[in-house]
Amino acid sequence: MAFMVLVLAACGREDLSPLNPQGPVAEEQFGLMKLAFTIMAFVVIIVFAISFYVIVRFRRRKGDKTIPKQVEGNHKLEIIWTVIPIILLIILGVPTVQSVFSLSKDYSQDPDAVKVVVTSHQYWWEFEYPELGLKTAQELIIPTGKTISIEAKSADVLHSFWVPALAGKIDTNPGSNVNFMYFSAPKEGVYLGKCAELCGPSHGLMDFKVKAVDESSFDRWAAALQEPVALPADPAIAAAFESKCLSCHAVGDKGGPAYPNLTGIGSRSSVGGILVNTDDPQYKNEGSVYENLRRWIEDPETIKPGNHMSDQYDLTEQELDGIADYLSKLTLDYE
Ligand code: HEC
Ligand SMILES: [Cu+2]
Repeated sequence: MAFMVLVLAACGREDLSPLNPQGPVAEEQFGLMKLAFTIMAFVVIIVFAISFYVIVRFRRRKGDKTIPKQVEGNHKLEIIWTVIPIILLIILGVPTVQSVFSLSKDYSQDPDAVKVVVTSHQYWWEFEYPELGLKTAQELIIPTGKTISIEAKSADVLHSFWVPALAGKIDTNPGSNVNFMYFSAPKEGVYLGKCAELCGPSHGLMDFKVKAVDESSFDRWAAALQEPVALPADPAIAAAFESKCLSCHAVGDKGGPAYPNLTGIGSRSSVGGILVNTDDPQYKNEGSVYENLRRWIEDPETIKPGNHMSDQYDLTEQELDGIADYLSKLTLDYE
């Protein structure tokens, strides 16, 4: 049982743990966890101590055949074990209810907050900045210190948006139901996010990242994302990319907006949210951004079963190489 708990709790993933808060919202939630844990530990220790004492002190001794004195009801004890839990629940309940209200504060009309519309899809995340007229996917770029006001919804089934280091989960619901939340990241860094609601065969692969950068980098990123983007220089590759990929995807000012926006894909830290771009041998199955793009485009189905890009096109080897090379160089210079 203990082993199962450790394994199923994905123990040891520091970067995916609410026990390592990196922002004020997560810190407040961690505070509640600590309070609840302290109270529970206090109750467990006292109850176990009394139980052990009673088991040892009043055990049946050798040769003792007498029936112990039968007791029924004790006013004093009953009051004590009713009042103490009520007091403990009040100690836990008051700050919890306070946090429930303060954490559900709506920043969507706050002019200082950065507004982001999060739309979940099987199996990717879309991030739209309505005030800036921008859309991106898989990597949510935010300025440090600012409050990020999230409006969360789903394009298909129920998912849940979760960045453990920054804030608790919020469900993304189908239909017109929109959920609000907010968080902020005082420190620059990359914070891992996960879908926290079983949504299909690739649910466990529905990773994303929140990348907090300083405000001027954020402004440069937002400006760079709006620059026009040139098609591949080789006309054959450009034609293949336009007809086979831009029917769904957008780059810069070109293409369709309904699927992950690929502008700046060469600067992202992963492909499809799950293939980490790295040459670090610690990540045995990963590769450079080019290798990961090539792997993904060649066969997205083995990487994310059931995704909606699989089997939608045919590419020759040259087209595959050319498009992967083109996308790997589609970078955004902002840091
Ligand atoms: C039918 C629409 C469709 C077509 C056509 C299509 N894709 Fe995709 N693409 C998707 C979807 C949907 C995803 C998200 C998959 C997921 O993560 O579940 C995606 C994801 C990607 C990603 C990962 C994006 C990210 O944010 O990490 C890349 C790269 C990509 N596609 C490249 C291509 C290329 C290159 C082509 C042309 C050869 C292409 N796609 C054709 C729908 C399409
Ligand atoms: Cu999911």
